[in-house]
Amino acid sequence: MNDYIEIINKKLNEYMVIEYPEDIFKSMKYTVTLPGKRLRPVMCLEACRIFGGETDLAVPTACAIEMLHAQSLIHDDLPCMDNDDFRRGKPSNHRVFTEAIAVLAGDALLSYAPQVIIENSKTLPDKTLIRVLHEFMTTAGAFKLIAGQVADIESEKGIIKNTKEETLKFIHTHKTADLFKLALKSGAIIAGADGNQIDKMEEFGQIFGLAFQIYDDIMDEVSTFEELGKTVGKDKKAGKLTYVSLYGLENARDKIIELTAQAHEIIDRYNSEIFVSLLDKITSKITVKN
Ligand code: GRG
Repeated sequence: MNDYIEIINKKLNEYMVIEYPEDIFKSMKYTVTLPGKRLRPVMCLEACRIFGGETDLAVPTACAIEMLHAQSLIHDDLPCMDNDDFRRGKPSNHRVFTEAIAVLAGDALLSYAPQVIIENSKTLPDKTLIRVLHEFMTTAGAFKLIAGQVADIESEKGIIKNTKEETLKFIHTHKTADLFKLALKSGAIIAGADGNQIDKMEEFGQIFGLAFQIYDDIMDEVSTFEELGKTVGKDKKAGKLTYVSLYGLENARDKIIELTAQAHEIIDRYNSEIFVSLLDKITSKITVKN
């Protein structure tokens, strides 16, 4: 995993150029290069590897997915959204560069990410490139990530879809799982995986994403600023609809155990130490913390 992270960090640094007018480029680079866990790009490269692909070919897409993730974090932290002053252990983007620049940096990342894929994937067959770009655009838009964010915002005002349970699943699926699905499916597509294999990655991403978001909800209640790198306890304070607020801490932990067991059923056949260790990280933290 560390080898992948090293490659991704090196390439992200390379892609995040600084030109005139410098503030916008600096703002984009700031959040992208802060030390996040790089889960999504790692999963993209690993999905490519397990289906026999050359991971080098997936690096531009993996980095673009991290840029999209960074964009969602920048916008999520804005005062008009989650209003958080910290991200990845540092002041959030708008606190450093102003709100106007942070909005524009998010917008710029959103269009720069596919630009990076296109400019650096010249050896990929056109059909593969178009499939990856299609997945990317769909995930970044109103049907997926934005749908999740809007449902999240609306749920805080009591606007829900049928039941709270359904609304929560909708939010977690679109706000969180869809980006993991994009990473896994793109890696598989670049490797030339078949339809069934790509579907397996989609299934794994959905289950992993739900488990990861419940883990994130638990951490918001039981973790520390030092560990999370952002303000803790905000969900509870805001009366946010989370797995913990709806089902309680113990049930949230049980759900993670159930989901990670399902994820193992899908992934164990691929002999991936990386996927297993990501699942272990989630379960080990929730079983020791209180
Ligand atoms: C895509 C145009 C467009 C807008 C985005 C703001 C927004 C719409 C979506 C918010 C999505 C969001 C912030 C989801 C939370 C997902 C989550 C648990 C993030 C934390 O991920 P980690 O822990 O973070 O992997 P690091 O910093 O380690 O990368």
